[in-house]
Amino acid sequence: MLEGCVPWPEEFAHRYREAGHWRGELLGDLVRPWARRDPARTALVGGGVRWSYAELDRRADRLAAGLAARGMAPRERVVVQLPNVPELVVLCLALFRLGALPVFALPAHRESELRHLLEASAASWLVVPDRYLGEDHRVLARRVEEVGGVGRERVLVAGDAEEFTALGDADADPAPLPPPDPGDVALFLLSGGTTGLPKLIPRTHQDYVYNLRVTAQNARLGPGDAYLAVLPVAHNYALGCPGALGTLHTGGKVVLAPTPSIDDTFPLVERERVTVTGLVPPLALLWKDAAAALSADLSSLRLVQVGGAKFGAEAARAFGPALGCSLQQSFGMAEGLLCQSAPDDPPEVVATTQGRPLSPADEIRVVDSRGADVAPGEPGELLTRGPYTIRGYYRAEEHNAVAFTPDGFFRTGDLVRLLPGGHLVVEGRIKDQINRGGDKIAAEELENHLLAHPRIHDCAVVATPDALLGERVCAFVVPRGEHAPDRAEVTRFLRERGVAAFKLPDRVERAGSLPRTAVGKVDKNTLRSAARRTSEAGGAA
Ligand code: OOB
Repeated sequence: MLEGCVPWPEEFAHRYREAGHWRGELLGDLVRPWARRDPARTALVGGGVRWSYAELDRRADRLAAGLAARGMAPRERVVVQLPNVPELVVLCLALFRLGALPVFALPAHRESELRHLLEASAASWLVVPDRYLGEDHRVLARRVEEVGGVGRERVLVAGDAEEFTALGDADADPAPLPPPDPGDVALFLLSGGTTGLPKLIPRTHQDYVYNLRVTAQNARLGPGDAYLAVLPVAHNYALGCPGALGTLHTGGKVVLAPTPSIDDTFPLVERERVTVTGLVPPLALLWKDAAAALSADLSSLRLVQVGGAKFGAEAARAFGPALGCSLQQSFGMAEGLLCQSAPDDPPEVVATTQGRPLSPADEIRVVDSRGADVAPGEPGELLTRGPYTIRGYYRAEEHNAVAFTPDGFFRTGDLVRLLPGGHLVVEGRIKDQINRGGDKIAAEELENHLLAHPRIHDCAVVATPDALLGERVCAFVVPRGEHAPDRAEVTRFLRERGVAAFKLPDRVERAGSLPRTAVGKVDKNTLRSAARRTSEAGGAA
């Protein structure tokens, strides 16, 4: 494996190969069998194009050759920030074939996050769109182009490139490329983060192909399916669970929604006869209400996955009947483990649990704060290891020592209960993170930004409950001097620092000092209660 990654011990690798989970497959080969067998079959629809498997395959080969001709080499890191445009799918396949390693930034990320990703991955390339949702990403690229080892000529732009290189110009006659090793890293996903900055998650070709296979199987995905990518394909959920790549693996049609809005997604469901999609809970609530209110024909839908944050039992019960399809709860993480409802789970189990681990080789432990197994059915922290769960973050030796047990279990930071049938119920979390409708915000990262404000002496960020988003961000600030910055000022400041909009505090509360625990740590439980009390009272503290 690439230096800086933690391989699975040989004993485990052997076991996963023997069991047939790891089959030496390459992500770059995903569409090849379909392109040969049924070249005219539709693979990808979006951004005004409709490409067959043969067309997608050919474009990926030409792009891989074009990038190689421009000097892109195997194992170079490529920070990819593209929304759901067809270029993203072609680029993924091209990079996988070349053995260059995409580091997936979210479309919502801004200068601060891009800078970090470029640095942490020591990237040599950056790919951005020209514009997306009012943001000119070339302006962003100009601010960060010197970070890592990028430089102007290695910024590629989908669309109007201005002084950069147009992604469309990376085009050459396909030449044979040496295939990457299936056990080597193929892509980097981002952790939701609990510490200062998000960690990079190295996923190998064969572990990610396995990820695609188990999720596609659990969704009973086949060539007759049309998967609508509502959420960013750059995120694990819509990329590979089964997402766009899992759909291509099984010969289905991938439909790209340009934004997650109902205005964009419902007409696509109708026009493309979409059968499967994946949503976060706030979108699922929106779909449920909109399906009743609007006259869109959603009759083609057979399965909707909901995950990324807890989907309450009441909403879950009402969801299927409202949309006339099955619900599948999905509890996943970029680090690997995926739990999902199974097609034959009784409706009440689907409504009240977050499903079961997808692989027979997934190992699960539920432990107390001392690391001892809790009694069956009791809540505790979920630990896991398995054939598609990483053994370490990229270049993060120190953090890995706390994020993983000595015997290789990943500490998820999620509080769960394990039911006798193997289903998990997510009860909360112990990691210092806010889950804002599926968007993850590491408290410490936001606190570090806030502490840079000249009028903030101390601060703490906590979640407050919210009916639609599940949680919102509340920042307690202790001012330096008389006047605490208000929410408008904090928003302006964070935007200026290039922080993604989804991390901006929904509330800013002034505090005289922060409550401390007996050992001197900020007492976030007390702050969470205070935030809850004031939001219930409907006013500021
Ligand atoms: C997905 O992945 P990430 O990496 O953005 O976030 C993982 C974390 C989990 O550790 C958990 O805290 C939370 O998100 N989470 C859920 C959940 N699904 C994810 N919490 C409660 N209920 C759920 N259903 O979010 C992700 C990756 C693949 C598939 C689906 C979601």
